[in-house]
Formats: sequence, C-alpha cells, structure tokens
Amino acid sequence: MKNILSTIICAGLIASCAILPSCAKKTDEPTAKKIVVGFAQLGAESDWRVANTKSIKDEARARGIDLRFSDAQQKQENQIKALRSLIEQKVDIIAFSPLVETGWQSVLEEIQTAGIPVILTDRAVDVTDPSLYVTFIGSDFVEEGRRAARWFIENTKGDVNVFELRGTPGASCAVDRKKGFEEAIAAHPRIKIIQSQDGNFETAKGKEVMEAFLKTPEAKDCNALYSHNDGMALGAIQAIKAAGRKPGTEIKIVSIDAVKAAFEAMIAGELNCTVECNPLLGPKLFDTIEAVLAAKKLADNGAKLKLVKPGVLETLKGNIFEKRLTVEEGVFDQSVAKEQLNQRKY
Ligand code: GYE
Repeated sequence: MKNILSTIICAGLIASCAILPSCAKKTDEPTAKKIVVGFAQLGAESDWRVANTKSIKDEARARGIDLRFSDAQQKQENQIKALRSLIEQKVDIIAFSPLVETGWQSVLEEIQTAGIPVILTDRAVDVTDPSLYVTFIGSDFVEEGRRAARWFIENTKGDVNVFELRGTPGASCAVDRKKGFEEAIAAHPRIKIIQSQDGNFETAKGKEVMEAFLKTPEAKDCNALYSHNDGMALGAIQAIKAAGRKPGTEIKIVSIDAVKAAFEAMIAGELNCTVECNPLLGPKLFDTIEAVLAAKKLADNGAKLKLVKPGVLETLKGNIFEKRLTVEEGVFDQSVAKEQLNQRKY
C-alpha cells in the first residue's frame, strides 16, 4: 500500500541512526537538538514568490529552526542539485516548491533512500509513487482558474475573446489554472480563448508577449486578458497602454495572486479582478514539519501509526497528515480594492 503510512514507516526503517537523536545510544547528547530543514525554492520570479520566501524564512527564524535555503533561479537542474546537496547535509526534513511537475522521480527516490521525509509546498509533482512525499501544502489551482472564468461569465455580455498569458510551461499551477478556466467557460460559447502564450510568471515577459500579440491581426478582436499571475498582467497592462488601448475597459483583465500591486491596478481601473493565491505558507509548513518529525520519531521507535482514512494518518499523538493541504482564498474586484489594499499582507 503506497500512502503516507508507508512513507513514514519506510523513512523510519531506512533512516540511519546517525541522523536520528531518538535512536542514538550516546547519553551525553543534547536533548533539544535544533531541527534542520532544507528548503529548495524555485526562484524569485514574482511578488508572490518573494512573499512566499519571506514567510518561510520568518517562520523558521521565529521557531529557532536551522533553515538551509536555496534559490534555483527558475532552473530545474539547479533545484535537483540543491536537493542532492540537502541529502549530503543530512537534514532532518526537506521541503521544496517544484518548478515543474515532471522529472522528480529519481531525486525523490534518492531522498527516500536516505530516510528523509519530503513535504511539497506551493506546486505539485507528477510521480507514479505517492509515497515519495508525505504531503503537499498549497492552493487549489484548478479552482483558481474556475474563479477567474467566473468573473468573465458574471460580469460581461456578448462575445469575449480572451488572450491567455500562461505561467511557466509544465508548472502544476499553469497546467491547472488553464484547465479550470477552460472547464468553466466550456458551457459559455460566447467566451473563447483566441490565443494562449507563455509568460513564465514574469512581469517583463508578460509585457513582451503582450506587445508582440498586439501587433498581430487577431489582436483587434481581443477584448479580454486572462493572466495566470498578477505580475504578467501588470506587464501586459503597460503594453496595452503603449499600444493605445485601454486596459480594464476595452480589454477586461483578470489575473491570479492578489498581490498589493494588483489592488493598486484595480484602483487605477486598469485591472478588473484578482483571484487570491496565498503565498504565506510558512506557519502551516512548519506546523506540518514538526508534526511529521514527531510522527517519524514515534515510527522509528517502533510505535504503530494508524491510518484513519486513505491518505490521512493519525499518530498516537493525534497528528494528522492529508495528502493535500489547501488554504482559504478569496476573489477581489475593483469595488473592494481600496478597502482591501491596507489589509493586504503581501
Ligand atoms: O501564482 C506566481 C508564482 O506557484 C502559485 O508562482 C505559484 C505561482 C504564483 O510565480 O506568481
């Protein structure tokens, strides 16, 4: 049975005693050893990512955790190298935000063989063996795509010809945000995606791609933009204005993240709606890390862990891990932008 239970037990059986204070024989060892957490971040491509990194670093500091942080600069090979280095450093647990969905199987197997539990944050992976990670903490990206589509469904009339600016190719959030949007507009043939291009979640790229699109003949029919993140929408807004067209009215725009700059753009009337994606995952991540390490220690010491329903593990201490932990998120439009801006934390 491949599930959370096997992950923890497997990790417990394979882990070497050298990294487990609980099974060390020496009596002179300090009782409260600092937890060592490896975090392989994927980059710093957006305001969302910057807020996400800050949340993780702040929370580690507040809890006195030894955090080994790295930034892969949007390159999968850098992220894989960083993960291998964390194995060598014999960290207690590894968390990472996978740049893309595929290509992780072997490095995850190496981590499992080393007995180190893995928590995925933010983006998901596509692996055949789900026991390669304990849990995934992040948003429901398909639902975010549906929410973006709902704004167009509920707030427009007549033909809506959408230009779609996609996130990083192969990233789970880009795949799912497209899927959710397409699923929701399927029952509304008046709303169509007329062109879709990658902007890699970067503002500069969003601007460049929009600039090029606006020069094509299809652009004259375009009256809507769906952007997989706020950053690319903000770049596109600059391009739309430079081309002499009006963002927010002539071209209606919906994007995802709900970063502060998106609220400013809504107040200026240039963005119509932003769908929230919460980057402040630090507290939940470290609560989960502490719970996983507590469960692992119990398993390492031979305790039985109880599976209460598929994917949910209950330890003797009552810690629970589900395979996917999501966060509550909202949708904001121009009518609430002003009052919300001051309350935004990122
Ligand atoms: O929406 C985007 C960032 O993975 C959910 O990555 C995250 C996305 C976020 O660069 O702004």
